[in-house]
Amino acid sequence: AEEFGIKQALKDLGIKDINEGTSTGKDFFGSGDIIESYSPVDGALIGKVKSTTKEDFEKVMTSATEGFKTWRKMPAPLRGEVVRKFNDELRRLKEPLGKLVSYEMGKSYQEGLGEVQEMIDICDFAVGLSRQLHGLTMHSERPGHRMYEQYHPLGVVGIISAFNFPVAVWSWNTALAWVCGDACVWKGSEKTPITSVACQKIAARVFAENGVPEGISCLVTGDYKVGEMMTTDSRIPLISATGSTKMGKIVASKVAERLGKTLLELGGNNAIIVTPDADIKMTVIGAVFGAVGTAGQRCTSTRRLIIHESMYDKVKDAVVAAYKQLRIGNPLDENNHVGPLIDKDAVKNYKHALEEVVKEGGKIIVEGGVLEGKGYESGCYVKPAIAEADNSFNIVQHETFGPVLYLLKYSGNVEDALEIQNGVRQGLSSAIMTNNLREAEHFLSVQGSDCGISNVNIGTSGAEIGGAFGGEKETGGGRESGSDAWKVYMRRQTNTINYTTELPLAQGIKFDL
Ligand code: UN1
Repeated sequence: AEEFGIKQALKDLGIKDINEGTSTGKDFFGSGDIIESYSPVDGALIGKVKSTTKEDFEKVMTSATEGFKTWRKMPAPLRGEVVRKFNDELRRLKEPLGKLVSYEMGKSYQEGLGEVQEMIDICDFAVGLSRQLHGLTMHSERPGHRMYEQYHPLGVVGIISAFNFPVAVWSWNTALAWVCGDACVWKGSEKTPITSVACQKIAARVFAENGVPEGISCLVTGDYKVGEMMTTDSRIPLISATGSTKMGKIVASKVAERLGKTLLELGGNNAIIVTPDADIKMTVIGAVFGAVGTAGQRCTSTRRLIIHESMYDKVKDAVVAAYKQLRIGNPLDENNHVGPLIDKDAVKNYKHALEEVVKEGGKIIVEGGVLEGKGYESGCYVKPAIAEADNSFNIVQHETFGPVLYLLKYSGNVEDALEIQNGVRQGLSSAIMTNNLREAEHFLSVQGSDCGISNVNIGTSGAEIGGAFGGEKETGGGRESGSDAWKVYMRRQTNTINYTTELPLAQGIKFDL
């Protein structure tokens, strides 16, 4: 990794050999077990982090609830100014942070930079938003009354994010929550703890320089036990969680027990429908990037290609030919397309999927397998694989977080394709490749895709931050990032003011004394 400047990147980001994994801002501490972070790129130890204990967590919660009381009084545009300064630092540190993301998570350096770019973009968005936290005004049915709504900060927001987007998903939540006036407690993935510490250091420095109270950006580190401290704590009105559907169900039920709010962004089972009118070249780029980008470890990764029978062989041949061009190897080396999976458990899940699809009657048309030998010492590099399958297979119904693509065939029209596409429990991202206006509009219509994201002539992954991001069904229903997703980080208050000397009741009720 040294030839790619990792040591310098860690230095630029202020990372030490042993890092405290708990922070309330300026203050970094930690008394829990040590978590070691090994790079899936070369298997080397990147650093160690101390996890968060119950006592550490208590300190965080005290700091966050106290800090919130001051932060909420600061005018939103001034909070936006702090986020703007935070963003200046992100711009300055884009390269080292992108490099660390690539090295600790295993995605390509280009994608690591892309992720930091998402942080920069959402911060820009949040700064503008800080002057646009608008509510509506309504006409009261009573004379001499004024009615309107306003949005107030919610309080302490808990953010639980996953290894696959170790920095962007935090920023989608935190940049909005900060301008909304909330304090944030973030649990990054225990698989990418160094990246979390690096982000927290940037926020801590900028916040301290700008007089932001301690507790507005907090970090906790650890496994599900730390997550449970958050989900069961009624001082946290909102938990925003990104990860598997299995994790989301646990989070949802814990938070629901105390009637807290959740924002869930869970598993996907994203498909591209390839119609008789599809542009093959665009389809291949979209499908291959969607299936093998980030080694298939995006929520939005393309899992299924639903191809019209008249196009089937042509598309299959083109995709298979494209897979032959893929270079698998060190993601910091820009010549490679596909990096490693996050760890050996992920490799196991990938292998399991390939075994299952064959057992269920599928046919492997691009062989998978774990790579060995020079450059692949971490044991996490696998070959992107393709199988011909049926939508009814149990394994096809499941999200496998790796580069496994299923080819499914449809005959008939776009409605038949949609039956297959919507015939899974997840509902995150979807796409159709067509130049036929009727098909495209049908796909986007009320009878069309049931997903939170539906694209025409674009793949399933790589959404821009400006739209609301999330999905339906077992994807969890939450929306993060752009559009009006900010509303979930605030509480809405309806205000009615009577400026007369009478007290008329609503609905015309008479109550004379
Ligand atoms: C995720 O995988 O959790 O749309 C987020 C995309 C990225 C974000 C993915 N902008 O693929």
